[in-house]
Amino acid sequence: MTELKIWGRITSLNVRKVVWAARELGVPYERVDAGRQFGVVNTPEYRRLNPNALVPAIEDGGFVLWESNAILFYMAAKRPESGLWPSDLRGQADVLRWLAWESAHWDAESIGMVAFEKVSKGVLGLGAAEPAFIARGEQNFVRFAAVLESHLKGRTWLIGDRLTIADFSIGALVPTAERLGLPLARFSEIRRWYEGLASVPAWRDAIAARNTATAEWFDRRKG
Ligand SMILES: N[C@@H](CCC(=O)N[C@@H](CS)C(=O)NCC(=O)O)C(=O)O
Repeated sequence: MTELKIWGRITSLNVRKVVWAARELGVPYERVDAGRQFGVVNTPEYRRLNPNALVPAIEDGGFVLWESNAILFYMAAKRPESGLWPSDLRGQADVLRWLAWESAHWDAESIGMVAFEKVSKGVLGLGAAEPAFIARGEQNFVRFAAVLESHLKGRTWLIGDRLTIADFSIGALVPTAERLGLPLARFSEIRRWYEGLASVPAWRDAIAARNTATAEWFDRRKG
């Protein structure tokens, strides 16, 4: 029996974080499509799992959790031998700092803001994109990417020589930033670090699954 159930479409970067973690940790899982064209998120049943009506959410042996970074923590900390959640206090604080930065700035104030205006609003029928929000998101991207760029100098991964859930949380937004035309090219340390992440097999698999799902979706819209 599969114990872990992941709710959410694979085209969501926040769902991909969780799918990546399950693959990297070797945890069997069942993923159920929800969000965007699949609906589900506004049903009373789903809202009991995640009252935000957003993906992802997980169910693990009766335990329900939403917020992708909290889910990453839960999955990695449950398997301390993986090292994806450090065992020392300072390492933990460092990872937590980057997870908070990802939610507050890298996602909500920059890449997520531009993606919502340019893509999600259209798909969800939420009205026209607001140029002022796109401009703000683009400015914020340059500001926060500079912080990440300077931090990565001399480091293989975000907290040094150890790959952790922080790398996957922040890295999940890089392909989206690329697709949105945000100026990643000028940040050579980010590109170098992301290439390392993109070579991790579980990461490659999660991206490949996303690309297949997106291609199928476009085909259906054309057909
Ligand atoms: N902070 C939340 C963000 C969740 C979120 O915004 N999810 C998006 C997809 S990335 C969503 O559910 N969008 C609506 C939809 O897909 O219908 C998390 O990290 O889990």
